[in-house]
Amino acid sequence: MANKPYIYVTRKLPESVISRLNNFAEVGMWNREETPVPRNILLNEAKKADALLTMLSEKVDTELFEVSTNLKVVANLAVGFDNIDVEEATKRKIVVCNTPDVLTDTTADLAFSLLLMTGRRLVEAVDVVRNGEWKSWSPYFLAGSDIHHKTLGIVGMGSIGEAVAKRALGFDMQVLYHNRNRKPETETKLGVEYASFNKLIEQSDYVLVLTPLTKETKGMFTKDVFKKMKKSAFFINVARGPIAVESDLIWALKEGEIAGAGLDVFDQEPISQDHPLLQLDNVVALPHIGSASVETRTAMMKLCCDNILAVLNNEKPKTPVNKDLFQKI
Ligand code: 8YV
Repeated sequence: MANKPYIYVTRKLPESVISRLNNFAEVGMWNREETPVPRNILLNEAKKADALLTMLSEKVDTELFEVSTNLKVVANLAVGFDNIDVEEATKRKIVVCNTPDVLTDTTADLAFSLLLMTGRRLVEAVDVVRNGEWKSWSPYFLAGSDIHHKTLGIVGMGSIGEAVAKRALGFDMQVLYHNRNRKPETETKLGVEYASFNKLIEQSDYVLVLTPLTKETKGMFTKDVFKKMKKSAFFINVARGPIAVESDLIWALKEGEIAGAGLDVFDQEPISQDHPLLQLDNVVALPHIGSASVETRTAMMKLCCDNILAVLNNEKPKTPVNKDLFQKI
């Protein structure tokens, strides 16, 4: 028993998914579903942990690595890992894993839904009916913007981008994309067109952000960028809030530099009810639910468990972020 590894899970996850870990290790778990683990408890648990199963809400940084002398793997319940200092983890030979692929279609569904909701003013429309404000008809009553035959610009063409492009092509949209590396196979396979960032910004009717949050993408959308967008265009962000300078986005929405925004992500989450973005009629806001279907969240949890068990058994995990660690083994 004494030699059993210790795994700490930073949120209350269903026993049915996590129980596999019990066969192999001692498992500790923060016992709240909705509240993140306090930092002092996390650090205390990390001291004895061989593995951590973390959420985006946990900062996994040098301070944590300093105290976790047994730590071998951090499995993050997300495809993004901007909460983790991967460089520092790699230096210490700690494997970092994420949950790509299993959430691709679910996140693409949400991204495209948000685009539809924003363009066609669906939230306003639902509110009008619910609030008893549907009193008459007029030619431009709740008239939104078309989706079909419009141009969608995808910033960040990974697997989620490709999945959104497929949905958009089904709606007869033209799809432009911008990515660090051009993807000729994707262009041929899907019929999407590569564009420089400026061309994409200037020509798109819907600009969808799907890039990870990195030093390069932080603050990518500024006043200058919003000014270059069409005044009739919509900004849709399902990636990370800080990719746009939030105050510049608010400015663009208020000044009519863009027509509206569909946002699943924010600088600080959760946002408060009195947040300036929520005072604007041309904003559709969602509470960061890109991957939130029961099937997908369960698959993400399972993948985290697979990854942890693989590393603790000295095997290559399914989805490591710092792949370099395995080339040397
Ligand atoms: C998270 C996300 O999984 O995967 C990501 O990067 O942003 C979401 O799908 C979710 O917020 C739970 O951490």
